[in-house]
Amino acid sequence: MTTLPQPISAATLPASVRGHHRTGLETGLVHLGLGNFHRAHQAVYTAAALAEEDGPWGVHAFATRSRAVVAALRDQDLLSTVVELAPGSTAVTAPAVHTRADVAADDPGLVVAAIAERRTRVVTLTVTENGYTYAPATHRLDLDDPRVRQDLRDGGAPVTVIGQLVRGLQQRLRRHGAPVTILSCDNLSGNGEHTARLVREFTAELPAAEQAELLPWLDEAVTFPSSMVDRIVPATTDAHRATVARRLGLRDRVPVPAEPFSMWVMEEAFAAGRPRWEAGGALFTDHVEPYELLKLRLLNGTHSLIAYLGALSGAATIPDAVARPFVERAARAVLHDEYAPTLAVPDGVDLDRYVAQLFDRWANTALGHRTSQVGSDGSVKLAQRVPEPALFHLANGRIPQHLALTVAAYLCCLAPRPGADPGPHAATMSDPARDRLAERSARTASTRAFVAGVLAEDHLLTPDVGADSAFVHRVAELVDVITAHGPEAAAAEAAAG
Ligand code: CS2
Repeated sequence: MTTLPQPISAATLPASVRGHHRTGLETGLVHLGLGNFHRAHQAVYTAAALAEEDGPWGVHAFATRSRAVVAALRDQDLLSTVVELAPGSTAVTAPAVHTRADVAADDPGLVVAAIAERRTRVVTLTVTENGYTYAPATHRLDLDDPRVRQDLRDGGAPVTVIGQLVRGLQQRLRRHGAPVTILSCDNLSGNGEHTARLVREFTAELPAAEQAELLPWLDEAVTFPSSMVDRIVPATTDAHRATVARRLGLRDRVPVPAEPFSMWVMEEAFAAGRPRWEAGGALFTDHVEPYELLKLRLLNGTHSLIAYLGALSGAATIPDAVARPFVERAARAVLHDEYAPTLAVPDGVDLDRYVAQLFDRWANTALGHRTSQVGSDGSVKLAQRVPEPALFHLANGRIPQHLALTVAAYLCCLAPRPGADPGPHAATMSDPARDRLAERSARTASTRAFVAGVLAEDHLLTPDVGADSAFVHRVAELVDVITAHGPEAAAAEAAAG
C-alpha cells in the first residue's frame, strides 16, 4: 500500500524552503487577484523583503472567484509552493507571506473593508487586463458595462475591481484617512495612471457631495505608482503536484510553476511605506514607462503572435510553437522590425541580450506554457500590445506586416471563417469577445467586411487603427491566406510584404 504524502502545513514545511523565518506576521498588504502569477511574483519578492527586514508585510489576498485555490490554501496554513522549472533544473520554494485568503466574489464587502483598514499600506493588483472594466477603444471606464453601472448604484457590495477600490477608499477616508498606495501589477501600459484615471472616473459618477469629499483626498493621500512585472507563470497541472511530492515529500494542492527569470520595476511613489522588495531584486525608478513598453511589446506582443501561429499549426505549448522555424522567423520579424523601432530602450538594458533571453525563455520546455493560455483574452491583450506600434508604422507609410499577421491569426483562432477549423488549441482559448466575434464571422460573407466590422465598428484595437483601410485590408488578406493555405503560408506572405 502506498501512503499519500502529508499535506503541506506550517508544521510540515521544512525551514529550508520557507522564504523567511519571521513569525506572527502582521498584515500590511492587501492583494486583489490571488492567482498563480501573484504567488510566483509579488509573494516571492515580499518573502525576500521579510527575510532581510522585519515589517508588517503580511498579505491579505483575495481570489477574484476561485474558491478552489482559497480552500486549498486555508487547508494548508496559507502555504503553497513555487516550482521553478528550467530544462535540467527544478527548485521548490514556499514564500510564506499570506495572513488571510478570501474569495472577493463571495464577500465584496470584505474587500472594501480590507482596503479601508488602517493597517493596510499598499493594495497590489493582479486582476488581468480584463479586470479593469474599461473600454479598450477609449481606455475610459466602461459605463456601458452593467457591472459598473450596478456598482455605481449600489455602494455596499461592489463586484468590479474599480468599484471595490473606490468604495474601499471612500470608507478609508471616512474612518481615518490614512494614506495608502494602489499598485497595479498588470500588463497595461501606464498601469498606475490607468488605474488612477479609472478610479477618478468612477468617483466622478458618484453624487456631487461624495465626489467633493473623495477627489481632493485622492490627490493628497493615495498614490498609484506604475510597475512593470515579468515572470512566465503557466497554469498548474498534476505534474507540478507530483514534483512537489517528490522533492519535499509533501502534498501541495496548489503549487505554482514558474520560470527562473523574474523582474519587477516600479515607480518609487509609496504613500505609506513598502516592503524592501529590492531584497528580491526589484528595481525602483522614476521612469518605469520604457521598461513597461519594452516588456509589453517585445515579450507580450511577440508572445501573442507565437501563441496564435503556434495554435493554428497544432502546437500545444509555446516552446513547441517557437521551435517551428516559420514561427520563430515571424517572431523575430515582429520583434525586430515592428516592435523594437517603437521603443526607447531603458538605460542599463542590453537589447541584444534581452532578446536572446526572451527566445531562451520561450524555449523553456520544462515549463509547458500553453498556447491556449497566452492566446486567451486576446481582445483585451492585443489592444494593449498592437495599436501604438501599428500606428507608428502606418504614420511612416508602412504596413506593419507582422502586426497585421498577429491580428489575422488571432481572428482565425477565435472567429474562424465559415467552414475553417482552427484546431484544439484555439478552441480552448477563452475570450470575452469570442461569441461576438464568432457570430460576426458566421454572418458576414466577405472576409474584408468581417475584418472591417471587427476593427472599424467593434474597435477590437483602437478607432484610428480601425480607420486605416490599408491595415484592415492587409489583415483581411492574411485571414484569407490562413483560411485557405494555413499559418505558414500566411507568415511567408507577411515576410514578403
Ligand atoms: C503572456 C503573459 O498570457 C500572456 O499574454 O504574454 O502572461 C506573459 O507570460 C507574462 O506577462 C510574462 O511576464
